[in-house]
Amino acid sequence: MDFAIIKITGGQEFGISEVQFDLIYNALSLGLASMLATTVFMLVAQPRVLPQYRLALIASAMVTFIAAYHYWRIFDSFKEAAAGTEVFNEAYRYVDWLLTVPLLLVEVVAVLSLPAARRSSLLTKLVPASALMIILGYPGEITSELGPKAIWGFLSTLPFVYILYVLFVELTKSLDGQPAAVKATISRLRLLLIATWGVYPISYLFPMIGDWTGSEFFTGADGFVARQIGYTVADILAKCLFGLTIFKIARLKSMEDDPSFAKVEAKL
Ligand code: RET
Repeated sequence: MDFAIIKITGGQEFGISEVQFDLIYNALSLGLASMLATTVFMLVAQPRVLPQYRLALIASAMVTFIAAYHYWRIFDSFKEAAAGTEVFNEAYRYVDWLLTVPLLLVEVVAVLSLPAARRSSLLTKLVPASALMIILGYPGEITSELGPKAIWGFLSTLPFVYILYVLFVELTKSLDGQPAAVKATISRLRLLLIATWGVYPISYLFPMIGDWTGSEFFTGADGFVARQIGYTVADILAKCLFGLTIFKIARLKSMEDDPSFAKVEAKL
């Protein structure tokens, strides 16, 4: 016996059990709490880094603020859908990503404190590519048909690979002459980025796994639940954990840049 029937954007319909309802409900609640807490942290932690790193923290606070708003809307939409009064709106996530992914890239570039020309040349490549990645993913997200899902997924992967190329190849070229510690920090940050961003395309694939392999798991409602939880976990890692790592880097660089700041901070 299904606990609720969830209708989602694009016309699909899933009967979910009470356990599945609770899993999504609690994951969304955890997501909302994490976004709110990280926003407060990033704003009150501003004086703990030097002014040249504060834009990175502001960008991070904007990311989690925008996400908190969307989690609240997703939460509401999910409750309404379970009550049978609304269609579960999958667009909230994509609108959220459309705004937050470019901001996350701004955050990365801001914390590196690169020369201005280098910074804007990186962002003019990264920001349009990230928007294209999200826009191309949406039609595939809302269709139930395997073919179009695979095609849009593939198209969206092209700008995704381009972003990784820019971050790994182009950025590396501009690091010549930078101190070894900065190089090491940047490569760690990139690894964290690839590990957290990689969870999104994997979650996108969840509902397709059952169809491909013929296994029962991940088909229908299971695929829907796995994807919702996957995206929520990915969001907490890519926005909150990533933001806190950016804060840590900004703080270490602040101490290296200004010994008197380091001395004062060491006493706190
Ligand atoms: C989609 C569609 C399938 C192919 C690929 C995708 C990539 C999504 C990514 C999203 C990142 C979102 C972030 C949000 C944080 O605020 C659209 C799922 C490659 C990488 C970092």
